[in-house]
Amino acid sequence: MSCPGRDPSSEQLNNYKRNLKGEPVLLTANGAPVAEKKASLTVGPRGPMLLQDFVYLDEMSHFTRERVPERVVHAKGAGAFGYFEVTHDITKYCKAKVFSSIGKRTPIAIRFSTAGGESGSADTVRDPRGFAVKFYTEEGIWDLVGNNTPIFFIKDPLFFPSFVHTQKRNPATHLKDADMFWDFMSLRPETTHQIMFLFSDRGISDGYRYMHGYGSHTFKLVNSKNETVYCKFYHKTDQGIKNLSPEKAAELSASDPDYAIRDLYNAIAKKQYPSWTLYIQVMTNEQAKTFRWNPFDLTKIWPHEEYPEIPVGRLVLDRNPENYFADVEQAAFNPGNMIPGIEASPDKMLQGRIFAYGDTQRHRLGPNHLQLPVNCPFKAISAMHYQRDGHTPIYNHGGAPNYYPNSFSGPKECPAVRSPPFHLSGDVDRYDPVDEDDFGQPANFWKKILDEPARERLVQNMVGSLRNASVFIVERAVRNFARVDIDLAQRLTDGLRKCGIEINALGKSANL
Ligand code: HDE
Repeated sequence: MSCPGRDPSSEQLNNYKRNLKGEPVLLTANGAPVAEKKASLTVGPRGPMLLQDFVYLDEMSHFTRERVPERVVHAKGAGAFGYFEVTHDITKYCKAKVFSSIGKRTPIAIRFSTAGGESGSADTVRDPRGFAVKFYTEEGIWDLVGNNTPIFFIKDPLFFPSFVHTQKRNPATHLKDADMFWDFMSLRPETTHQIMFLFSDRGISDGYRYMHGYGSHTFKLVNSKNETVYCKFYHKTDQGIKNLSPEKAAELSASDPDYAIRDLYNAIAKKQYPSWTLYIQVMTNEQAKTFRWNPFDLTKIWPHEEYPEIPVGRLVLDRNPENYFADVEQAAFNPGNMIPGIEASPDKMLQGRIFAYGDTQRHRLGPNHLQLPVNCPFKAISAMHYQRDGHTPIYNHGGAPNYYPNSFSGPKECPAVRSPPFHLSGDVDRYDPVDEDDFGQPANFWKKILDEPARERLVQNMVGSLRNASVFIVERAVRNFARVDIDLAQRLTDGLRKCGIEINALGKSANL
């Protein structure tokens, strides 16, 4: 019996029961019927248990293995299914069949997430949100694993483990630690752009429906003549952007920590299908050579005035997961999952990610994770290869030959999808790009993108976090922000003073 006025997520079990046909029989995992499930097998009503109680052993031994490792980052998330529909022709840039004709639909899965917290953490924290899209194309899986921000904190993947440690817990106290966070950020000024985005209003999106998504990296597109351009992908929300105030977000963290998961589930269940418009920006190889910034630098955007947005299609989410673990927890996204026509650019961060994601999925879900229903390339014409065995292969290719080359009709190469060659040269070294401009785009964000009330909120949000860090670290951070705009540094200094924290960021002569 259902209770009136409850939302679809609360009604899930009632709906399940209503839709069920017949009464299922309880079985053990090996399919034998269970006669009694309310008591374990004992010698007399008060006696000890017997090792022969297979019903108990079967149940408990599976239970003790119920969890797979949670994602090391982006552990808390919500997922849904839907489709991508092409609305504009971009075949002059890209030969990927997913874009081949207007009106074409490709099934998709999306997982949204917060980035830093554990899988039980609150949805409404200040954090970048993950926006990972899996396209089930006939040429295989294409994963566009982005965030709701066009940029990132770092530009060399070697920093990533350290960067993530600063977002997680102090190894001694097991608490989030403002010193760790601001120490790292202030020592690496390339984080400035993303930090300003994070502490702006967009740092706490109102659930997952009201935010944009960005592929963030520069990718390479290849057309049917094997000509290439560089490109950025982004999804603009058709619901409009909505953010939560820090006060409302804090209230929700206490009253409904699963706010964003609930919002997405209920919207889809009520048929208010959220959608996004996919755009690309395109840069030619010649433009990339002379662009005033490194076009592969993930801490910078490509200005829209110079590289206008080109519409491509629409993503619609119209189906909730049936089973969270199978459909969302086991979803394995990997920026290395690309398809003919979409390739990597020299962006070091993208290159680093191409290794890390497959590696973490093999650890988290095993070597055959791509055979799980949510991950498998079910639209691909023939998902045939020579990989065999390992933990839990779902499809192990029967009697097909397991070596290549062979004379027994094993799968063969497809020369038509060969990537165009590209030229590389340079001295092998470890290049720390300390001399690149880390403050020009943040300055533009402060002066031109934010209006005055938004600037003031950014300052308040930063002061609320900086005030918890050691003074020498705060001074270093504020000195960096002075390089964005002296007014920003002044306001931070004033705001900190109101909290009883005196800093001397630029020395007395700077009149700060
Ligand atoms: Fe991730 N990131 N990341 N990341 N990331 C993971 O992969 C990593 C980066 C992003 O819903 C992990 O499956 C490295 C940028 C999302 O399942 C891990 C680097 C962007 C998700 C990993 C980055 C992202 C992840 C953890 C620096 C936006 C969740 C679990 C080179 C453009 C996907 C997993 C989902 C998850 C590594 C940087 C977005 C450890 C090494 C930049 C949305 O492999």
